[in-house]
Amino acid sequence: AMEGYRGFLGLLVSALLLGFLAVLFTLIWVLHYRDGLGWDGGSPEFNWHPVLTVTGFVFIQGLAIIVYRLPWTWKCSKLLMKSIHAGLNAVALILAIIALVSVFDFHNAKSIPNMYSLHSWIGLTAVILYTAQLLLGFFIFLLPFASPALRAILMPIHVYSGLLIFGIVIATALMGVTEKLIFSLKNPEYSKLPPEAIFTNILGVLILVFGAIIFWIVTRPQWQRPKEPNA
Ligand code: ASC
Repeated sequence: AMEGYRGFLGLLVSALLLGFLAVLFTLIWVLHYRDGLGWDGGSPEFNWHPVLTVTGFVFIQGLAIIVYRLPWTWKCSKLLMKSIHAGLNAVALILAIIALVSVFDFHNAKSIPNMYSLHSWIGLTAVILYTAQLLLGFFIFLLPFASPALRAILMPIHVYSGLLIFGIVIATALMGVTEKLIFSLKNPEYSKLPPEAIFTNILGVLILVFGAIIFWIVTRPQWQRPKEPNA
């Protein structure tokens, strides 16, 4: 069962490092290149949007996806691991919702139109799907009421929709970075590739590679938590 454990640890450390770097780059972006953080209806309020989405929706969701793969948790109860999986996803959802509030509040304070960009369409869809996924997961797999037969039917759908939503979130983050740079970089503009543009393009690459490693880890059959005898 511990087959390929060394490869697992290397990838886990890489994922943690990339995810941490993505959060750090986002903080440096808004604190150093942009107007910092605040809750004032201005750009410091908007800046919570990338910070909270990258922290919650990208990094914490990525960790939630792979918690069952950590070999040292395999002797912990399944219920504990499900609670950690659900808890991390709930934290990620709360951060994503605060991130949405910050951007709507900023738009309304500045009379900027809402929900016209592709980033906003796909991003709001992701939050709605994530909420449905969390509620269904909670009632079907965490609470003890659903039958093993129903769980067995719904588990492949839960896994598929979870990974689909994670992929959608990564794509949405990349669109968000791109549109923010196009909106904000003036003089020199984005096409002149100023230091902020290079720095933030690298942030996008970090987010994508983080997602790629999480996807690899979670799709290795040999790294799955061993099934309980009667589960
Ligand atoms: C659960 C659980 C599993 C799966 C399985 C359905 O709730 O603990 O291992 O669903 O029963 O495939």
